Amino acid sequence: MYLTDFLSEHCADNNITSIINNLSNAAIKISNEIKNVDNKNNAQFNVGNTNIDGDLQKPLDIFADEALITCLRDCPVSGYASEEQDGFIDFNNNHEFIVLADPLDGSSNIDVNVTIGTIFSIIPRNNLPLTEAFLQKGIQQKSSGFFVYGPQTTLFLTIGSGTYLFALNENDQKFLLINKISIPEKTSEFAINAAYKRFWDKSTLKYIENCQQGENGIRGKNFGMRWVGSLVADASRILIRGGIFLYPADTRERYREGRLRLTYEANPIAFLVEQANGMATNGSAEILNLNVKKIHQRTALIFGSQEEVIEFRNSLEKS
Ligand code: P6P
Repeated sequence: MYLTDFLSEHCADNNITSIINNLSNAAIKISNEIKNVDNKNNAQFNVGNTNIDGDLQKPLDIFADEALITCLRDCPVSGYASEEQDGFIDFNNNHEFIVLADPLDGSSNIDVNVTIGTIFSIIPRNNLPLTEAFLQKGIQQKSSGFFVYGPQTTLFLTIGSGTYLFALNENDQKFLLINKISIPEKTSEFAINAAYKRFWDKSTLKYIENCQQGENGIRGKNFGMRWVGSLVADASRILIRGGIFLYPADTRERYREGRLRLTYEANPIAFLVEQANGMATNGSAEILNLNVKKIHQRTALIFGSQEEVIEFRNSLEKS
């Protein structure tokens, strides 16, 4: 079944169907641009600009953001916010939905041919002015997803009744339904950037130490570790085979609230994970219920196999 047919059959709101179909067309353009080796966007250099967070913007970051803006202008969308935009774009219409996105997550991996992706979140305005609509909790999302530009171009999507995996058929450039996703409840694989151990709080230290003790330790089993350094790549693996992803708040000045952004990274991922029977927290509270104070707000993000996220949260209490 193609994505367009899946949406016709399962999505009750034609506006959301239109937005997702248009986002998928933009993602195909981004995917093809990434693979197109002889273009300026693939240049090894940065454009010299930085986004509001001070991250260097690469040509493909700009290309992806512009591709999303162009596609959304033709959609029933009244506003757009992204990692590459200081504020939000008001499309000056009365459409019900707004879209938030990380146009190209993991762009530090562009130059080394490692998987990157586009994350999106679709939220109704709920009769709010745009200035407030963008600050709604993740629980208000009606749909979220992310495209993965890796060995295959794939899409993880939820419209509120489960999480589904699609893959791009490169021949006809259409997304094909692969299967419904359910994250294995148990896992023996954690994902964390171990280089920052000296910045972790006691509970993260305790949890990781327990995992590293293996079968002779308190957990009674051996663990493996994966860290791609690209949220969409780690999330794709965890959604498919289980695992736990941890980017906790740490003692570095810039990341005291965590590194990942709540509105266009953690919330869309958390919606997909919960719809796939997993859990997503900031270590103590559910991501989808966190108050949003600003569009580029950061948060700690721990998500994945239910048993393991609970184990981590309990380590907070034990430490
Ligand atoms: P670190 C990529 O820049 C990103 O925002 C996420 O995709 C990824 O999970 C994280 O940062 C990697 O962070 O500190 O390991 O480089």
